[in-house]
Amino acid sequence: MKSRATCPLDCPDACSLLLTLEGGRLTRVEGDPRHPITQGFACAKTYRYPERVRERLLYPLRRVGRKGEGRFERVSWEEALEEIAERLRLILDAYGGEAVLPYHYAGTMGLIENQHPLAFFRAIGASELEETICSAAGSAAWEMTYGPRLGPDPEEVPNARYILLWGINSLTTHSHLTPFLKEARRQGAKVVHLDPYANHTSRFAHEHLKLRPGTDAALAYALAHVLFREGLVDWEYLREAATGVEDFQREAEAWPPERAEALTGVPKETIERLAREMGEAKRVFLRVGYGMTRHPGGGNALRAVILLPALLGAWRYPGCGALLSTSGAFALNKRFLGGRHLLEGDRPHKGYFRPNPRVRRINMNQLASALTRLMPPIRALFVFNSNPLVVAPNTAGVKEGLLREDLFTVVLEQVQTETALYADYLLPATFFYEHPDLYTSYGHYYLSWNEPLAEPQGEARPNTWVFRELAQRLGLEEPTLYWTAEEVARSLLATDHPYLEGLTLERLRAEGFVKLKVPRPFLPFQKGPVRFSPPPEVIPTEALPGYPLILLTPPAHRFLNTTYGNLRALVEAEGGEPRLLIHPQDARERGITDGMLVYIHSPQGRVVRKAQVTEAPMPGTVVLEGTWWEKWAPDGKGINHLTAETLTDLGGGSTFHSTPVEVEPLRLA
Ligand SMILES: Nc1nc2c(c(=O)[nH]1)N[C@H]1C(S)=C(S)[C@@H](COP(=O)(O)OP(=O)(O)OC[C@H]3O[C@@H](n4cnc5c(=O)[nH]c(N)nc54)[C@H](O)[C@@H]3O)O[C@H]1N2
Ligand SMILES: Nc1nc2c(c(=O)[nH]1)N[C@H]1C(S)=C(S)[C@@H](COP(=O)(O)OP(=O)(O)OC[C@H]3O[C@@H](n4cnc5c(=O)[nH]c(N)nc54)[C@H](O)[C@@H]3O)O[C@H]1N2
Ligand SMILES: [Mo]
Repeated sequence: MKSRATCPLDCPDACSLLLTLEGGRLTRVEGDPRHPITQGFACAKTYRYPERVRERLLYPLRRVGRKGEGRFERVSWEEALEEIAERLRLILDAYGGEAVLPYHYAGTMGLIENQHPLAFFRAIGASELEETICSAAGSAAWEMTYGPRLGPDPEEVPNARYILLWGINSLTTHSHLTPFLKEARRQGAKVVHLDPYANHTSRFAHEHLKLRPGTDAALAYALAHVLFREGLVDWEYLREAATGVEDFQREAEAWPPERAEALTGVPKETIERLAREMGEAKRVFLRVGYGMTRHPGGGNALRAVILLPALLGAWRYPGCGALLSTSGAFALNKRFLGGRHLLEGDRPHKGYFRPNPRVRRINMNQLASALTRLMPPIRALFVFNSNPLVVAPNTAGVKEGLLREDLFTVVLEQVQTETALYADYLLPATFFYEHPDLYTSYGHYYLSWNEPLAEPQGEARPNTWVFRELAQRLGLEEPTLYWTAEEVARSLLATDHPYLEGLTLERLRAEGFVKLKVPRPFLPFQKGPVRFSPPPEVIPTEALPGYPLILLTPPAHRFLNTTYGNLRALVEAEGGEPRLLIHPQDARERGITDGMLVYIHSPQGRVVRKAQVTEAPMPGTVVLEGTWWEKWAPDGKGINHLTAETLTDLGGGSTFHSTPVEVEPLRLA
């Protein structure tokens, strides 16, 4: 028999899957034909989920070897929880809550297992982790420009006549948008991809424009320049819906296409033609990804780009406008989720350990600094839903921190990641079909609920169970800590927002997924507000003396961040090892030939990779797809040995695609 569950992974698609379970074991995963977005197909990686499960952790483990060595002994939950609670009590007594740091991201997107564990940390006044590694710059830029993160309904995208896929490899990272793009294309829409390197999405598009990384704002201004000059701007829309257009227009006047060509590498004739085509089509659907935001000027770049559909009045038409994320439509009541209310001002609290609304905040992109330099030091680290050793910038710094003998590290995981090797306690987590949870999406408008379909295998437990047990052992009295998943879900659904009208837990249980009550057609910014002011700044990504190339590290087709990166079949399908894509011109200048091992140096560190000489990237740009597990690299070093903790202009985001590097052949002595 097949049972339905939502895919928990960090991807806009939030697919509905049909699972085959035999005796509680997952044997098969398929796409749900009933779900209007999933449309019956799962992606290349999700079919392999049963292989992930075979690699799972089953029992609590305690370290017996050195940190990083990965030698553990099995212990009982009782022993593990008692000892963790005891260590925590000592640390809290001696140093206070701020000595504790939770590190977590989106291993599961389920709101309950993703967010509710934070209630424990907030109740003890732990340092607060700012969740900035992915969407922070984009969100800040969007909010500054439009407010809530809403966009056209993907189901209405076939109405678009001109499609820009800008800074996104959507065929890889938002693959369930593709059927809607195909339908639009069939109805005559032109598809243009804007990205510094050619990938699956470029091959799907009618046209691919390569631009230099971190120069999107200049290109956007030049397009706007032509639109203003040629009278292709929808002034009626702007008068009704926008503010600050004059300031923006003044900036755009300073960016004639020839000036933009010099910075972006896009020929001025192409800029003029593109502007005319969009201007005449009007019904423009712009899908922007986070790619352009992972740069020092990323927030401003995104703002400049998402203003283009507003200039054309595209928001008036179904399926048109700009889409970064749909998450703003899920207007759930999050006040008690993860004990957020504990951060709201001074409230009386019973008990010995206390919340602290003015607690210090740590940007997750700066984990390396937080573990090695921050004073007073972090003394206990809890990692869950994340693999920071591989995904966070400055891996050498992260490792140095994780190696500290005076750092007590607890990792909750499904599999033995490279982060897990540094744990003092490694605790087995459940999979998405073993615990209840509520799922939103950032690529469509369906809310969904997973009912547990099997008993946890071995001694795996949900994250929330672990923190409830610890809360009890510390004598914490905050009631939300002890809420069941159902109670958390009911609290989330307690809202009178019109999009959530009639959306009850009972209904979600019965139907699995339910579309939000968004209007049809969905025209969220038909009447604005669009804020053109302050006009976006052009902050190009710069190479450095001695590091003349820019390294991009975007997602791989068959991994989901580092999830699936341990499965041999998928590793083989991705080429067996991470490769550096380098343009023939850059390769020739350095004496590099295809298949050669090369050093990649950045100001941060050095790694060894095999070079693949290809015209995919534009000259001056090198690309390494995927945050591969360290073990597959020729030198056993992950790509984030090269990246820095530098933050974006807006939102404190990550800058993974802006690393200045030099590449040279590895000469064996
Ligand atoms: N298969 C697969 N799917 C995924 C993921 C995965 O790892 N694998 N990860 C998921 C997650 S967590 C996320 S956040 C999303 C991310 O999905 P995307 O938004 O697609 O990925 P990004 O890393 O943001 O990069 C997107 C593209 O931007 C390009 N880019 C880099 N710098 C610039 C620039 O300055 N300007 C422009 N115009 N383009 C630039 C990159 O070359 C890349 O092709 O995907 C999700 N989906
Ligand atoms: N160089 C470079 N670095 C990047 C990026 C890049 O493009 N380039 N992308 C960045 C982006 S966009 C993101 S979002 C981050 C992603 O970083 P992470 O969110 O850390 O993503 P994953 O590497 O997939 O690790 C998630 C882990 O959570 C575990 N997990 C899944 N479900 C559960 C659960 O229910 N409980 C527990 N305890 N664990 C669970 C999985 O087994 C997995 O090991 O990486 C960032 N790092
Ligand atoms: Mo992400």
